[in-house]
Amino acid sequence: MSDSKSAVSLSSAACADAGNPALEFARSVALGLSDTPRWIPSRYLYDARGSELFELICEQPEYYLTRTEEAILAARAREIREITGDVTVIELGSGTALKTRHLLRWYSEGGAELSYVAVDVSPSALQAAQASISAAFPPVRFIGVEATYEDSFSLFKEYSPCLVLFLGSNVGNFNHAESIGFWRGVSDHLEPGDFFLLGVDLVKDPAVLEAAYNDRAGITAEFTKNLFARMNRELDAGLDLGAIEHVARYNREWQRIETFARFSRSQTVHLRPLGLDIPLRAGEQVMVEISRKFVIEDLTRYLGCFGLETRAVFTDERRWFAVLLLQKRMEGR
Ligand code: AVI
Repeated sequence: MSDSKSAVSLSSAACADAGNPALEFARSVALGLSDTPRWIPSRYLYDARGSELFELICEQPEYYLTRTEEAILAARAREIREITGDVTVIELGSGTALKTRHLLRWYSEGGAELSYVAVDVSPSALQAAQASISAAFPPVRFIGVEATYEDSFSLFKEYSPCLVLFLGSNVGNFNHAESIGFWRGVSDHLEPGDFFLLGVDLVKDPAVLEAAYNDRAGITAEFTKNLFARMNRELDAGLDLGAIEHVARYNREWQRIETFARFSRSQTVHLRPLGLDIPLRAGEQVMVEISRKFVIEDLTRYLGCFGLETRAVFTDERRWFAVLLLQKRMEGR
């Protein structure tokens, strides 16, 4: 059963660029490319082609994250339900919700009534999620919400008691400032006693990490290059894609994979919507993504600062990935 054929759309205060995505994209690129070091916000990696490439990345033998997290969820879903009891399940960045099935199976077990609220910016991902969840679990009430993470925080109170899912180590793509903003928002909007299930990739041998972001089939490289192909498509940027190389390396000090596009020849980025040209020298690198890796003890301490208590930690045998069950601290504790 579904609430509506099309997803509900949430958005925050009117944004001057909201009606003109090309202008918004051009402004973001101009800001990042004018900075030192140069960067482009990683959210622009995910146009339709980028999302397709990301699905393919998840299937690569070197990219262990998705399958490791899925195995943890499959093995521990029952325990997770036992701890939380019956709740509405809200998923931030649900995508096609493939891994979520393991949880929904237990949450709807024995005919329990369950609402599943899938939040994503992509209407096509929400449609795919709805089709697969409705086929696999007909009694589950599917509610699709087209929104960014931040715009969906108001749903937490509306659906309390709830379990919010944030899987796939998506939190690793936030820098420290974004992370603080995110956890503040989450904590401010959860009711005391509500739950949050977080999937994170852990610090490990740099060779394993670097292999995961430099797959042999070259899919991650294509994912990086697609950002510039997108700039050509949407901004008429005029870039020579043959002169762009994917570089992903582990920064031990910052405990993160840093992904760059390296320009082997000098080029000029044309940002037509702004009438602006930005020259790049041969050898220059533009950062397109960070993927932070975590140490469980440090992370639980950090989350505690936001009023989120760790109720359980589930990992795989190699301790490569972790799923943390958090609970918003009860008042007065
Ligand atoms: C979505 N996110 C958690 C992925 C990651 O591992 O940082 C995105 C990705 N980029 C390259 N490979 C995967």
